[in-house]
Amino acid sequence: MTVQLKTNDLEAFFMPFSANRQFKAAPRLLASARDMHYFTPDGRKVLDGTSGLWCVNAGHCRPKIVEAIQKQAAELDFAGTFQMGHPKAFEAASRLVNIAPQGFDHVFFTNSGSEAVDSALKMAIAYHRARGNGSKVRLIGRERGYHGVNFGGTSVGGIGANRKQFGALVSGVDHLRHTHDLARNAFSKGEPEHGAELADDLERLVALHDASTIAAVIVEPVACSTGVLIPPKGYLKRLAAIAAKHDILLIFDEVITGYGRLGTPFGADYFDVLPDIITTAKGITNGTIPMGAVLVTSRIHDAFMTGPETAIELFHGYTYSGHPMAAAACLATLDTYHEELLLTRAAKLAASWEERLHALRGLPHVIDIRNIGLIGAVEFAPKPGAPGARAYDRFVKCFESGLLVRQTGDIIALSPPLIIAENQIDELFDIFTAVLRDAD
Ligand code: PXG
Repeated sequence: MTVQLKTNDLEAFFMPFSANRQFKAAPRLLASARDMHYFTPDGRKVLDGTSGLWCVNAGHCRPKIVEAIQKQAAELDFAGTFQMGHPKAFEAASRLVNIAPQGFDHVFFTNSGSEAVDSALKMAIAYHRARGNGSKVRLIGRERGYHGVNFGGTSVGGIGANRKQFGALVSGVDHLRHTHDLARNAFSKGEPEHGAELADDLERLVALHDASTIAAVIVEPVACSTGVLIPPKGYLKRLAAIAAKHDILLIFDEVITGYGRLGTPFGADYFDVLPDIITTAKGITNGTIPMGAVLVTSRIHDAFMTGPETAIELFHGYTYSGHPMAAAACLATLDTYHEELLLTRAAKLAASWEERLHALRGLPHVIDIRNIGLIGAVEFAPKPGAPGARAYDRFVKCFESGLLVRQTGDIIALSPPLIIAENQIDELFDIFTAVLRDAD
């Protein structure tokens, strides 16, 4: 048998969430990065308008984080955390508790947002079971929600395209209505005025299924992957009150809203709503080493701390939960956030961000503009018969013009690193405006 050796053949990599054939016919490659910029293999500088994939909150290749990872790789490459431990995993958990909302005193480590979500859903079911409520097993998500790609997360997720290839998924799942309402809320600045009453949809599902069968409801405080849907004023508070009334755990999926994106450490802080469980990932290591975390209150944690002390309390975990390299990256990331006040910096930039973003109103085909913290989105009217084509074309044009943005459907989302300077906000919008002006 002859083995054909291939080097750098684009064919072998089956790319995630990508149009593989289209991409490989005209690839867009990134070769290096520093601070606010990527560089292509031919040396072109690209302003990062998306923090990688919403994860590089402190900017790229930050020296302290790079050094911590390098040092850790040479010092302790791997140590498990099943019935063993290593100091940095404990230290990272303690440091996360320090910045987490009030009462979130315990951290369960995973390796991604998807794993954090599935861990949280399993914990919610196990929590009720530990308290003798074994019938509380249903999980409620929301239309247009994104909770990663594992079975639980795909099931509670509400983006149709992400579900239809995979059949029935997990049983016992239902969905709240989404909150997108262009008729009432188009071009809202920050939280839209209308729609708090959509939270009452949880009452409808309780009436249908009965609270005695429902374990948890999971929502993103701001639904980002679907194209940035910002909760209407009062919506999350109302949802939390209904969940609490029925002993349904509220899970905030903060994989994107965590670590400063809204100008507060977590979305829970921004909206002043305390959920029962928070899932995070991405910014936890500034995107450098895969890591996720489930933050839980003592109420949830302590429900498991019963039975004999020799018994394992939670039959769940990953080989790489609290991996030394991820823990080291997390600690250096938290240091960087702390030293540069990045967890609140978006609040300082939010006003000029909002002003520049909303100045795009009136450009061709723009039917909505949305913003919160250091997040923005522009929605286009779809091209007849070609949904998504208009935004995709603009995304490619932006990349060619030196700006990385993120496209989903006919929406372009913006979420630059939190270190962005005011003049770089201007540069970002100068490029973006020119690209939108040409849209056909
Ligand atoms: N929950 C939320 C709210 C997310 O945004 C996940 C879970 C899954 O995380 P992992 O680490 O398993 O990918 C996410 C991920 C985009 C985009 O451009 C968003 C995500 C991932 C990739 C692209 O909208 N969010």
